[in-house]
Amino acid sequence: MPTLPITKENPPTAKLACVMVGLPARGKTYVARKVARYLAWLGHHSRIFNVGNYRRETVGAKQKHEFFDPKNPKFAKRRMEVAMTALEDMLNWFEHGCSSLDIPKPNGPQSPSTHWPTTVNGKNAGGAGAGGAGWVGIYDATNSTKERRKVIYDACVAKGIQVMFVESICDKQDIILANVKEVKISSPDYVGWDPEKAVEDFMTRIAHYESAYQCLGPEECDGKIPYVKLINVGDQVIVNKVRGYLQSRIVYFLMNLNITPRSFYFSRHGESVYNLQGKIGGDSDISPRGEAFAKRLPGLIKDNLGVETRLTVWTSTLKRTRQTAAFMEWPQVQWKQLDELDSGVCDGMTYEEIEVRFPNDYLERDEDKYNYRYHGGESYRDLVQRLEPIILELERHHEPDHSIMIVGHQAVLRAIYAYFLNYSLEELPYIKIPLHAVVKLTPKAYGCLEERFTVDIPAVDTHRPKGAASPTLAPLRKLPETTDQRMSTSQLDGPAMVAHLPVFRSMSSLEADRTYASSPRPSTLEL
Ligand code: ADP
Ligand code: FDP
Ligand code: F6P
Repeated sequence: MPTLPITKENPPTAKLACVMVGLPARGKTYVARKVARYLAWLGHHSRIFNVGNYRRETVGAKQKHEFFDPKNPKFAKRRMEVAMTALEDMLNWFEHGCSSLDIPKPNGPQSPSTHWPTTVNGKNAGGAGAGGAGWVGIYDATNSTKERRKVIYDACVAKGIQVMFVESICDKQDIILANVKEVKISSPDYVGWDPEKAVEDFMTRIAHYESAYQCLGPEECDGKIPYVKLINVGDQVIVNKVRGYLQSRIVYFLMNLNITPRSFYFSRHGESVYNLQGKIGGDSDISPRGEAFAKRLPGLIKDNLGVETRLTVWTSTLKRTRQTAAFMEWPQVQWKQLDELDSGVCDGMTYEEIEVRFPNDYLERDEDKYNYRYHGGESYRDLVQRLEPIILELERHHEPDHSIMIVGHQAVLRAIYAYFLNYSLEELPYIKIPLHAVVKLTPKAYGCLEERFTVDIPAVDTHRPKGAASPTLAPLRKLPETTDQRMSTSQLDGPAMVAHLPVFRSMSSLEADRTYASSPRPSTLEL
């Protein structure tokens, strides 16, 4: 493979194939999607190659358990062919930045539902971690034999691609059965099936795989393979020969994952004096209406708590979030990481002042808001890096009866919200998170449930759409007449806000695998 010279415009990037290993219903796809989203949110290129989807497309979805019996040579050959097609596609993606998933299907999604760019004007924007953006292909299949793993390993290594295996082992029958019922029997494989029959068929499918399954071992692939084994959903984690920035980040992320059902609450601070004046940044007090919201916030939360009996409130170190949380009796933690996007030399100005004093910057920000960095301040890309510990802390959180409530800022909450709801980096800086509303997010296996609650205390609209005049020139947002009600989409009318009574934001499995698309060809190599 040709190696591009490493220059400032073309920083070194790593190419890593993350190869999933495990029996069916061990959370491989779940883990693959979490890792892909996390990496994409951090600005890396990531894409999932799910062999199940290739199988459904080429052989058909409705295969009974016999199809997965390793003792049946005809079907075993067919499965191997499908696996090789997916592998080839992944290798093509590493080489050319696209794969057969990019070809529109007559009845399939026509383009990736979200796109996570890491290039600015054709140049790598950097900032995605040590040495710039990496390319991570996630090869999602059972890969249950040493022979299959060796084929994948050799094919990747021959193309200069690092390989790390991620094995999920789980012997807790209750978890496996719950997984089968939660996600497997609602897959396209079982459309129209009686649920009980579908569970039975899937359990027999698992038994077929079990009959030939070989756990990963350090001796495989000439004893050189990096791998991580997640045993019983992270009760135990075994790490072998992991090296480099991307691999270590992924392992650390995996160590923080858990599947305990839980919800998080987010709210912006109450309206601030700066919000009223149309000024950005600063450390102003909340306005009288902001204070009225702060007083109503504890009741609003209490009324909408689910199973949670305990809550910890996280604020930034800035006055407006602390003042908003002042009436909440729950324990509070201040995080410097939660401080609002640093607007550098523009801190304390209105958008109009910025337009007059820094006209080029004003336009540049509109052109590429995600990557634009204020002089002496931050970009959204910088902010995302700063918020990574917050995301890991939220992922690590595993007490269903104890929730976290973040009282934050517009840009900060956009970044956190985009992570959980899988918004693209282009959409992220424009997500509409209104003042005086609480968002409750409940992560689910393949998506996230969203609810919103509000009170009838008006606030200015600080959302400035791309290319628009200052938001404070817009009339005040009219809120519902009645108190303490859930918002609907029409009341919020944000660009990407979905906020009907509980909204489940998910992706079809094919879309999910296309979600993390990136187009430019990756440069070579190594971190
Ligand atoms: P697979 O791809 O292995 O067939 P899935 O990812 O489709 O399995 O299974 C999803 C389910 O697995 C979810 O309900 C999720 O809660 C659960 N899960 C996630 N991580 C793990 C894990 N490490 N071990 C077991 N189950 C898990
Ligand atoms: P998935 O759960 O992702 O649908 O059931 C296991 C399965 O994946 C099959 O659908 C798929 O055909 C198979 O794994 C792919 O893995 P192998 O090639 O290792 O069999
Ligand atoms: O206006 C409120 C505010 O939190 C500012 O402090 C901050 O600079 C701004 O929002 C971030 O929003 P945007 O990135 O849309 O300018």
